[in-house]
Amino acid sequence: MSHAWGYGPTNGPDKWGEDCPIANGPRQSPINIVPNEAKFDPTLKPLKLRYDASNAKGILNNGHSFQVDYEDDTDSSTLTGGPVSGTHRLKQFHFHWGASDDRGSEHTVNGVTFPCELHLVHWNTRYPSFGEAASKPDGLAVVGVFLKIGAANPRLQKVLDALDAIKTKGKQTTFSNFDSKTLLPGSLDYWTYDGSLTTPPLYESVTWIVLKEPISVSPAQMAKFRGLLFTGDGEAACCMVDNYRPCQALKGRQVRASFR
Ligand code: 1SD
Ligand code: ZN
Repeated sequence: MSHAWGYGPTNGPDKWGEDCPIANGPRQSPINIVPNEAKFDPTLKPLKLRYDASNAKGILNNGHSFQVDYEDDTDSSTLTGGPVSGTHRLKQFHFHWGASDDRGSEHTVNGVTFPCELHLVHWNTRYPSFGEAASKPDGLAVVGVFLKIGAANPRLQKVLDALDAIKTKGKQTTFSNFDSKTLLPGSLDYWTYDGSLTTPPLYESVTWIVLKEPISVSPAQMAKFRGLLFTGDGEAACCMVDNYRPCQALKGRQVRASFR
């Protein structure tokens, strides 16, 4: 792959291994979660997410997705408990979605895909920065939340309303006073396994925490995601859709469940 990675036929997931040999490594993500093969682990702790809305700082079209960035110079927005030890700071959240409602999530459950998946990215403060943590085996904890078609989700609306201002690659704007906790479902029951970033450089540094309960999104709200562009100003417009990596081989890993 002699050009930048993406999700197209010439630079998509099938080609990422050319630049990132770890694409075929032992702990790649996403995976298909088979609930009947997940092992209930009574030693898993409840997940604690403490987020401070005033840490939200901006929203960016990064050419692969859009992300809401958080100030991460103090421990004011953190993940503790769950399958990880120590403190993990919220860095950003972003989404992956399909061109239509029948696909788009990265993880699947019993082979079932959802139209969209939210990722809340946290880094382990045993390392000095996100950048250092991102390549370490215990560096990142990402919470995955499925979105399923249903009623319009009012808690997503502030994020969706910001997308008009960041339509093209590289655009960003301020985004403040947003509590990402409002995006979470009622139950924090989860599956967890050792995996990787789902985008290049595909580092095997992520403890995945995938929530069992989806949140809702309406068809009109999903259409709003698809109005973003992969491309920059002045380039031939290409809609930001199907920005998900397909499921990867489990390679002997055990998925654990926090619930029976
Ligand atoms: O796709 C994201 C990527 O944008 C970046 O946030 C990375 C963390 O550095 O994580 C991946 S993902 O694995 O959370 N999809
Ligand atoms: Zn992601």
